[in-house]
Amino acid sequence: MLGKMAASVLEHGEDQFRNIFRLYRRRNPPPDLSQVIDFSRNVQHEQVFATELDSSRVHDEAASRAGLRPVKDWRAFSLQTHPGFLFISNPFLPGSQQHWVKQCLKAYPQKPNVCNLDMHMSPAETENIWERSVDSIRKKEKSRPKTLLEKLRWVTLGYHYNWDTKTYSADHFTPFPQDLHSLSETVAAACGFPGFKSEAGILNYYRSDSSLGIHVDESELNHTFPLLSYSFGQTAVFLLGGTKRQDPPTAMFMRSGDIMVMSGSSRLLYHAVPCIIPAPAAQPLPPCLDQRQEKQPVSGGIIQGVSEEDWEVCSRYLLTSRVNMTVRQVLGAGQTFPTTQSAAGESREVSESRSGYDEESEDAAQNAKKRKNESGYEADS
Ligand SMILES: O=C(O)CCC(=O)C(=O)O
Ligand SMILES: [Mn+2]
Repeated sequence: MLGKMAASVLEHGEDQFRNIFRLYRRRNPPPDLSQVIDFSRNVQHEQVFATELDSSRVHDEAASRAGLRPVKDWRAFSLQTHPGFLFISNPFLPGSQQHWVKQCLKAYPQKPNVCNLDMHMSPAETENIWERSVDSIRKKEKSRPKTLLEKLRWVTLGYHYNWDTKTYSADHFTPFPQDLHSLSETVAAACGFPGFKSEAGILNYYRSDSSLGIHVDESELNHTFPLLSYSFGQTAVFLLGGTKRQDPPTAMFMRSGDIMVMSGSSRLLYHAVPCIIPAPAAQPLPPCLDQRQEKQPVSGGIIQGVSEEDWEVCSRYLLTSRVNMTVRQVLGAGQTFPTTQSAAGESREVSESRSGYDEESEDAAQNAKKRKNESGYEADS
């Protein structure tokens, strides 16, 4: 039977997104990265323009409390071709990225949050992922079994995304982390979205050979608020496409500390992460991650210092990993979940393979198998 995506491609033309995704995912020979937009450099690209954010939206003290530089110092960019898309090149204050890395590795995988390892292990076994992994990670052994932390692929927060039905529901909710909400509320306000409510989070953990399939994030019930995405650790290539798979995507590097905002008409565009770029031998960790906090934390600030001991584990993990946090508002103001929800999800058909970090497949059975295998720790040894 022809999959929905294949049928659509036959009807409308070639799946350009998939062709380009495959080019960047190729390992041998490695892809040509010369067309990938690099916002960390002086960008000279016909599609890119610098965007001045209104710095009066967020006071410098509020930015500092969230571990961010004053908004007037942020380097923000837009794309002519993708209105509503905003790229903020590492606005974090020195030392504050470490807090988020530690939260993603040590705090957020803890119960009651949900992670891929829960699909195949008992709650007792997925308790204390950090504690069960640190000794092995600290040791410099060349070959050893993968730790649970290295098998972690995703964690969900707040309204926990259901990968099977592609829905959120009122009855599967746990409190959203306050620190990540404060950061997201501040970033959203700076981008012109005051009152943003962080209601669901999907954290993605990429190893050097991981990718994230082509998908649209449309399961949230309200799309007027932006989707925020934060990157830490190794650099990824991010592909931003159009509303159709036939639209060729734009490629850009996402480096440690970069923030991406998908709002307005870019909120529902196809996107994917085809590859993680191997770190240069001379600089295995991005220098911005090595910085320690310059000043004493401001009062009421959310950034906690990370101990040398914890950072040793985090930095070792990041030598071969990228961590990404996405934060979403699920419901509009005053909106509630419908009492009976259909298992819709439409064009998110490819995103389920996210839990497996593999390229999209149009075949549902194959997808289900992938998800089952790759969200499980045993398949990834
Ligand atoms: O890792 C990324 O940069 C993208 C993540 C993403 O698209 C998602 O979680 O929906
Ligand atoms: Mn996404």
